[in-house]
Amino acid sequence: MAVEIVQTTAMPPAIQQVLDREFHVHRLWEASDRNALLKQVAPNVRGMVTSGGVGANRALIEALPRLEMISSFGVGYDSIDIDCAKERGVTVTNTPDVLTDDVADTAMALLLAMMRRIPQGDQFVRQGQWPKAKFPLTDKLGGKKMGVLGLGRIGQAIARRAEPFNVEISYFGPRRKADIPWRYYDNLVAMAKDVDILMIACPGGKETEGLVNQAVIDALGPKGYVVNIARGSVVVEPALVTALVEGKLAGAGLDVFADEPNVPEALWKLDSVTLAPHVGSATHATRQAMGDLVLKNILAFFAGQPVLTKVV
Ligand code: 8YV
Repeated sequence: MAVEIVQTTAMPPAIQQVLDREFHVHRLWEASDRNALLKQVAPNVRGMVTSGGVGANRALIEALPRLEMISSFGVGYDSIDIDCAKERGVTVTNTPDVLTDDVADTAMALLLAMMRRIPQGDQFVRQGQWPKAKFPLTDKLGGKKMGVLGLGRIGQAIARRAEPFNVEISYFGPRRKADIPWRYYDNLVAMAKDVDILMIACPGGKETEGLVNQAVIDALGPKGYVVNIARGSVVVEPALVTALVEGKLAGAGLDVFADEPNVPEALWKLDSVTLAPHVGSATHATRQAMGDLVLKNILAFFAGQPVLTKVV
């Protein structure tokens, strides 16, 4: 008999096909009464497929007394209650590495789009403004200093991309990394004072919540830029919005927000801001690769083999 799993959100079609073939899938996101479905299937459910966006909170994990493993689509697992999973002995897997290039590309795209006003230039041409007016000059990337908050896999991939643009790299994180050529700061405000661009690339969750606060924003100052491809929770969003509205920051390139998909309307009108709907990993190839890893992990687990990318 097929192992019963709950799935909290849709997966790419090719991935869904395999899940449906290999497992007895209970589709929570399609249920008209989610709690009723959960209650009905809970006694038999041994696995879960979820995403970084939807996650699995304590209530969901505790509702499934026979749960053994959670295979999550996404590298970030801040939306999964890892403490609860540990207590319950539930294995959790994520999808690192396969999305690193795309997320780093998105970070660079947002940085350039914001500094060079690429979306505004596109609108300027499409709206027939070019024959009538001159597009305003913008800011130069080359020669700027970028401080990376969180020099993990993605942070390093961004730094490696930024270097050939003649951007000087430094980083802040919980510890200095071995074999890294870039300057390390153990103080985020000190780094923010010294750089032009704060590139946020750290994990979300309690440890990084609100790290980019008023003091960091003030240290960056009116010539400073922020790019966030990590999690909205890392930034005190109201402070960031106010600084942008009041011109106390030069701009922001944002792929992630505190309450997705709701983006503060104050940002919609600002020319200094480039917004994206959390698309860092959203290419066909990468979403397929992430889905493949979700499958490999859950198939390995229920075949009694080691999972590939274990969180706990
Ligand atoms: C996904 C992400 O969009 O990997 C992550 O942590 O934020 C993105 O790649 C997300 O996990 C899907 O919900």
